[in-house]
Amino acid sequence: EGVGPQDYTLIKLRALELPGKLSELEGAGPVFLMAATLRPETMYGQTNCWALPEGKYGAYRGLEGEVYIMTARSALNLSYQERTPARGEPECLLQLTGQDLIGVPLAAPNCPHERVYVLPLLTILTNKGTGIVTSVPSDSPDDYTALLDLKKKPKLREKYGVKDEWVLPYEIIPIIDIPGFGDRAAQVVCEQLKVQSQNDAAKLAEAKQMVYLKGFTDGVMTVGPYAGRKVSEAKPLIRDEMLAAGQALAYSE
Ligand code: A2H
Repeated sequence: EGVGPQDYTLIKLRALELPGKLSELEGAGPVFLMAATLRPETMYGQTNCWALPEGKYGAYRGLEGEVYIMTARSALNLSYQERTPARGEPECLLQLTGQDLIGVPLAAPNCPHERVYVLPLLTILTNKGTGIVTSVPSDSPDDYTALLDLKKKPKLREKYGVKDEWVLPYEIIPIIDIPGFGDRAAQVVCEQLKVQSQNDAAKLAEAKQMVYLKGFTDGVMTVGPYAGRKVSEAKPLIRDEMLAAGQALAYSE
């Protein structure tokens, strides 16, 4: 944990259908999974969303009749940041587990796919962000490794009720060129370090160190309206655009 507050961007991933337990939210308003990211400029590379199967989540009343799915802790924080109707008292419409979210189809802002799915990530911390994470396997070693785990392991898919078509068609989408690593930096570094699985914490920490700072300082966008611009310049512009368009909310903790 750093000393200052972390400024996250909550990306609003809209549920296209409300399967299983989520059907209880039918008629409650547009439902969004609120993914916390520090890298809003990477949303062009989303292949899926992550939830912790055994994690506890809730569906909360948001602004303008919308419904936000996130952890209770983050909904409370958000309410103090005046981004839910009742300050300090977020209204929980429905309690959920991460498992209830697996397989929900989503429309994700700036994502080239019309729909991406919620998949299980076992290393999500419930005391950080919203407990919902959006997956960009081109630039995040955690995301790359967890998606590869699901692709390689039919038993893992079966365990969490993940259908093949939610995972197998989704490939890395190159979005940022990092000198020395290319445009699939997470894959390159994970292969160099021989990261074995999403539980290979020590090697993943090393991979992240190698790729994150360099991506931010030396990376150049290869897609979107800021193609050719440095990541460090594009990030605040893309973030502001998403906030202004109602596709994201600012959140800090
Ligand atoms: B980032 P920090 Cl492409 N548990 O978004 C585990 N990981 C979480 C989380 C949680 N509860 N909440 C958010 N995260 C992830 C994109 C991304 C991210 C890219 C590259 C780097 C990167 C796509 N996933 O993070 O510990 C989210 O992944 C660099 C650190 O608060 C979020 O941003 O510093 C990041 O970790 C927040 O991590």
